[in-house]
Amino acid sequence: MVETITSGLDAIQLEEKYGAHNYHPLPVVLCKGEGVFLWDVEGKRYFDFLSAYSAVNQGHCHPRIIQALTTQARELTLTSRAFYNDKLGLAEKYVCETFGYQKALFMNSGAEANETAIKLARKWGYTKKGIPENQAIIVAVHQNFHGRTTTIISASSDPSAREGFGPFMAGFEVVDFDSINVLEEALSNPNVCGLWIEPIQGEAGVFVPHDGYLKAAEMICRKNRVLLMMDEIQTGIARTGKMLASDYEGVRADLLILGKALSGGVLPISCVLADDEIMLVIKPGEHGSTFGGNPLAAAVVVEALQVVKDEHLAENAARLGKIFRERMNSLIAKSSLIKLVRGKGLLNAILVNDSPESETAWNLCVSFAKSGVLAKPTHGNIIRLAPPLVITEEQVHECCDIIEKCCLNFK
Ligand code: IF1
Repeated sequence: MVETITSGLDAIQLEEKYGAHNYHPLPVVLCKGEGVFLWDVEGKRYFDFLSAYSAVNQGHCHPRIIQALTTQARELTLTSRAFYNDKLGLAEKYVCETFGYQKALFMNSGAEANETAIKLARKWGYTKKGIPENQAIIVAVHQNFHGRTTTIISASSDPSAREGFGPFMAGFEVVDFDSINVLEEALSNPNVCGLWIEPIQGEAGVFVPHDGYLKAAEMICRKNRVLLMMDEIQTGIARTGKMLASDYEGVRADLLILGKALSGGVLPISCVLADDEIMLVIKPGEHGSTFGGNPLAAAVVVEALQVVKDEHLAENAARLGKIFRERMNSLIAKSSLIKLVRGKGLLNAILVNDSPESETAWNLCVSFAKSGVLAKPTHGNIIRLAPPLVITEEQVHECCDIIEKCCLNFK
């Protein structure tokens, strides 16, 4: 018989006893979300400054998205792709027109979308670029994060992502991020079929490349007939102040990889967008997934993206992100605890003035939580600060006041 959780401790103890220990959550047990707010089982309200890693850009439980979900859920949730359904084509058309591509391939998780992009790039390499069979190389960059599957971590340079999970997939070369020279060299190899990057490295700690890097990467890809595989799973859907972070430099990926906020956080949806020359290298029966492109996801993705447009969330992220970074920079002038703030739109991070091995960033996040702001360190001494894009200017200032108070009183 399913019990109800009445105290946070109950929930934590249940997860400790029955759940895999693959996370180290902050000791907060949440039970309700609405817009920028989350509530814990004790009734305490928080500002969400993580947004489920940018999956709830539209805010928690957005009424229009929940409406689309519940309406479709009463009609038809899953047919498999063995048959057609009346929602998928509409969703494919909608995302193709929104992002300017000829074809869309829906999957579920971000990792699955990246795996799909890898298969598309390789098969395009063999069938269109003439790379010898099984010799295709995809160039990735250090400090990347594209998901947790064994193929994806084969391209990771993070020991904690790889240790104990070998042997790894061949066909990846990893070079420095934000360096144009290494791309000129690496992409000149005729066996390279793809360059696989995030426009801003989220997990690594919100590393924004120098202006012009993305455009240069696109040009070097074009020059060498290499596909630009842009992972906008965390940076896309208005998070950085434009619909795509690539839009800041007018860069058009050959393979655009989306996830997270595609659904506004109500269910897993991911998508790869490409033009026919690339997308049609995969023939019927060569790729797919049970839930990929299901009618429930199809109904949700259209509403989730329409909300982003109707509520001008990209513009809001751009405007309030500037205000946020200004507030953080004025805090830096007053507190030796924070070394810097960096980011674009409402994807930002602060660097805590202590060693990455210290508990300072963690303890600071605990004090933020006590004062009603939920955030979590990404790596060591870097705290990602990324609220839902529906946040108001007044709420940004309220949260900055909390962050400032915690930093100035931190012991
Ligand atoms: C976890 C990180 C963030 C992503 C980019 C692909 C994926 C992600 C740029 C894979 C997913 C999530 C995964 C989640 C925590 C979070 C995360 F810390 F893991 F790295 F955001 F930075 N590309 N990121 O950010 O998408 O398969 O998860 O749907 O694994 O703990 P997914």
